[in-house]
Amino acid sequence: MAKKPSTVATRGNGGETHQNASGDNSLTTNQGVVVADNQNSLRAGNRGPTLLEDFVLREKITAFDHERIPERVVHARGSAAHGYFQVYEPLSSLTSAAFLNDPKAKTRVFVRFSTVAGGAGSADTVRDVRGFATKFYTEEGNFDLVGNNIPVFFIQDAMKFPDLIHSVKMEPDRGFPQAASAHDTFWDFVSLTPESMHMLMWAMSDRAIPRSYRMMEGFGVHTFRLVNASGKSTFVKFHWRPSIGSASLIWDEAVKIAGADCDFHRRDLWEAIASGDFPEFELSIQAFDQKTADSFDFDILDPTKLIPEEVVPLRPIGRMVLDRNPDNFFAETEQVAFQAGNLVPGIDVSDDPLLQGRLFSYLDTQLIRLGGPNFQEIPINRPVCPMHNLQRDGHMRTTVPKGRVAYEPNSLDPDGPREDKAKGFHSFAAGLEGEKVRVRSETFSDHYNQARLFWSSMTGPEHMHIVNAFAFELGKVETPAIRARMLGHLKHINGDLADGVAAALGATEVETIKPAMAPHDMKPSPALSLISKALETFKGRKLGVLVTDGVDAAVLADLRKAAKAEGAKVAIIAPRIGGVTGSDGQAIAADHALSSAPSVLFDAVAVLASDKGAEALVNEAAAIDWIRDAFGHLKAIGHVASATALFDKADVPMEADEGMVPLAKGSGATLMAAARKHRIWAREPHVRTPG
Ligand code: HDE
Repeated sequence: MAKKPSTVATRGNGGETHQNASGDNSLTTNQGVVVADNQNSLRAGNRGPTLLEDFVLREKITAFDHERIPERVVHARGSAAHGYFQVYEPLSSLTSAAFLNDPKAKTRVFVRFSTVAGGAGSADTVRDVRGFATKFYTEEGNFDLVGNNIPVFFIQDAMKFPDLIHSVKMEPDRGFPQAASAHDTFWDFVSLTPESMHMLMWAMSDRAIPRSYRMMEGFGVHTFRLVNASGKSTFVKFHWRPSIGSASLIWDEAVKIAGADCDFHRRDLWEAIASGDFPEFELSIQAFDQKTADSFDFDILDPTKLIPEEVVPLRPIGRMVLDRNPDNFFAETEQVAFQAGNLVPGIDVSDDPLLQGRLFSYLDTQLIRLGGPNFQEIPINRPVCPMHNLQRDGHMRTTVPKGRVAYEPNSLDPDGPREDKAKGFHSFAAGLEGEKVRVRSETFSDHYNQARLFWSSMTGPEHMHIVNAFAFELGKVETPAIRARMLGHLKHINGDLADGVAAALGATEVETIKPAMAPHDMKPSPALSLISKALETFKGRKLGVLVTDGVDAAVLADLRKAAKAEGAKVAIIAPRIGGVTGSDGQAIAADHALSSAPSVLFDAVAVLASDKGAEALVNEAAAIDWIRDAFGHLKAIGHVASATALFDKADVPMEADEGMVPLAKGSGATLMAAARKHRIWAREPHVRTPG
């Protein structure tokens, strides 16, 4: 075999190349022995038994048998990307953190997005909270911002986390449902846990069915501290905002995507980055002092509460760009170990009892998941700054420390590692007082006000979706008493909500719930509504175009041009994957066959069937559903007159509303204008009713 020149063996936190030490690409065992035959095991005779001495086979099978590591107990299903973060301007008055003070520095990051409840192989588009975990490889050590796409949480105290998760995961006797909160145990637990009401409103809203990881917000959830060089602390909440706006799915669409492409979000992230369409997020903070904290009628240490941004505005501080897909899913996405307690000088935690519990849990969980205390030596977890200490040994230690000194103080190794008061991490010296107690602070006893705030800040369509989500989930609950208990809570949130859900369920029983604290109304916060602040853009979205033989080539070319100008992608869907021939006689390649690409996979669609093509598809359910679903999911739909037979069969009026756009050459831009709205909300009452 010809020798190839040896290429660089590793690149920072990246993967190994395929060359072995001698620079050729011979397949070897783990001991470096070149394998002569990778097809056949060693046997006694042509048809005889396999020999135990076959060390090549045994090694290969052993490695395979041990390929899986325990999946994360929560957030098992995730997708990740590399990128960088850059601060806009020095934040020296707030924090000493170096990466937040140098606008020129591009701090490398690795971000893992995830669902919470499902296993590693579960579908992407289930109703669930999404994880949004960012590892910043700063020059002062790794800082992990391990957040979610919802700014509050279900529970107030870490003591309840195992209960919450046991209730939402599949039920232990039957092993289902997978990745779904719509079952008795979840609703039993939350209906007995009034502090979860605010988070439930978010979880039943469209926030829990995002369109894409590139189109959702992220939150640090807890109150953190920034600490400046003089030791002054400022409370902060962290917010990520996607540059192309937030967008969500319609529930029916989410359900259908789970079947059509259960990797929908993973594929979307991968393909966007691979095509150079890099996801971007802006990091903002809400910074406030103790006096402001004292002015709120909720406790800033209570993670079931948010601070309305109309009260403490968001201050944008930097931008993150995700510009590289992982080289290897297991080595990076699976082995990355986030830890809420990975802090750098200038960033510190608060006494939020949920956060305090997390500081223990993440390190602990990595020990079982990654097999021992040396997981920080795995490339994806390694800091980019020097690591230098006297910790030694343990499973899978890969560094080789030299010398006889592994203790401190010492006089035998004067150049060895020493503490450094000036550069080192100082915990903020927060004053403490009180007795050792197991209590829930009185200041945590408001359970409904922010659930009410959320409801009052939503638009009409969002209200309907929340009612429908509660009705769907509670409709799956088999125990009537649990449904009645939840309706009792909803009554304290909003009468229309409670009545709407009760009507949709056909329920008559409502349990009387006595609130720990009488609820009151807060001023609505429009920033909580996705629809109120939706960006009018089609950037980063996908137009699905259904074509047949004889498709008008000029109209198609015009659509492609218009989508490109918008920063969007076009996918061609043809009756067969072999493609079609256009009106100009040219072959048009298909990206998908109709049978494998329902319209749920696209943000807007165009139906360009020719007369003959439409005739051929009129008895094809996949084509009729394509149109019907796009209409039901409130999408912009472009159409040519020759496709009329398909629309008639689907019973979709071609001029129903502003989202239905007749296409001729030159009208691609009109379709894009409709598509920028993302959904035609005015259509919804005609296709969907509450419940
Ligand atoms: Fe986590 N969480 N969590 N969590 N969490 C984990 O750590 C835990 C909480 C979050 O992509 C685990 O490495 C406790 C809030 C994300 O790898 C585990 C409590 C928020 C991820 C753990 C919480 C999160 C995790 C499982 C309550 C938003 C995925 C695997 C006290 C602010 C990170 C792992 C990734 C993962 C514990 C609550 C976010 C078991 C005990 C609140 C994004 O350690």
